[in-house]
Amino acid sequence: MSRKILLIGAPVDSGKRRRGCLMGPDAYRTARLPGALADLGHEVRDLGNLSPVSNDLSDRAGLHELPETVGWTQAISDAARDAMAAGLPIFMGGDHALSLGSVHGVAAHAANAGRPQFVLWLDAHSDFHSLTTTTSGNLHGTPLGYVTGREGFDGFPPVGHPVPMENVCLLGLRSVDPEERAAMDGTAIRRHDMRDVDEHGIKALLQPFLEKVAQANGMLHVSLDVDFLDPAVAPAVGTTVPGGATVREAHLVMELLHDSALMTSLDLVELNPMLDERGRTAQLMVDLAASALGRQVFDRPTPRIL
Ligand code: HAR
Ligand code: MN
Ligand code: MN
Ligand code: MN
Repeated sequence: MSRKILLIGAPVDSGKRRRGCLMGPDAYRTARLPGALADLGHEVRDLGNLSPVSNDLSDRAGLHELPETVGWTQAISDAARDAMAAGLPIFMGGDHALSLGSVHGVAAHAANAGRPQFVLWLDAHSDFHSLTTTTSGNLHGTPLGYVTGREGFDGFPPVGHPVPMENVCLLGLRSVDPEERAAMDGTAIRRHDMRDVDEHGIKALLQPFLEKVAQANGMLHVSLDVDFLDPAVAPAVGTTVPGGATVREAHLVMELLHDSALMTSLDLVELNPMLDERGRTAQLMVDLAASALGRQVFDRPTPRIL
């Protein structure tokens, strides 16, 4: 199925201390993301890069670059809403603070369309902090807390359409802070660490979630953090954690997403080109996006959930 894909550059670099994610969008362009998707028969438009909306917030003790991150959230949320009305947006990050805005915006669109929003979070980290629980002060560790409606996001745009906990699935976890684990305890968030992946296989974890999205006629936002992957195959990220997904596990997730025909928006986040080796991580992320949009050796009928 040919889709209208909107590429949105969001060079967010304020979500943590180590700089470099601002080069992500151009790395994806250089690694030929637009061409790879056009080769699959899609109509691809690169909308260029966003900038943060300015505001008069002041810095807050213990939080890194709060005003700039709020400015990004507003800009990206607005762009996400507009893009959802026109096609399938791919947000080219930028660090994971990008998703404060992308998920905020797509969830508002889904609510308007009268459909439930679902989120698949592919990440070593749960990113479930609030502004009051983060110990690092790095706001890339907070987007999932924000969009699910956790308290304690003063200064950020209000979350009018929180994503229900039971509509969220995290895959690939291997670094969860005690405050995050406590906050997820007793919620219906689906959370799978790498041990689950080892024991059951990644398809068995993903499939029930996709079935739920399909049954609910939901919209599905996918947030792909580079550190979902093992650092041996994806070194270009500031927060490497050993023991991540293999190249094939990651491709299989993307291929199953394509088969399901359920994905309605995608984030590519945390790529830091300064830390890459001859562009291999950027290239892998482009190849994964291509898998999610239909690249395969032999055609399979879609949509299908097996
Ligand atoms: N939980 C840690 C913190 O809050 C690490 C967060 C790191 N997050 C990312 N994105 N790299 O997943 O600081
Ligand atoms: Mn993340
Ligand atoms: Mn991460
Ligand atoms: Mn490939």
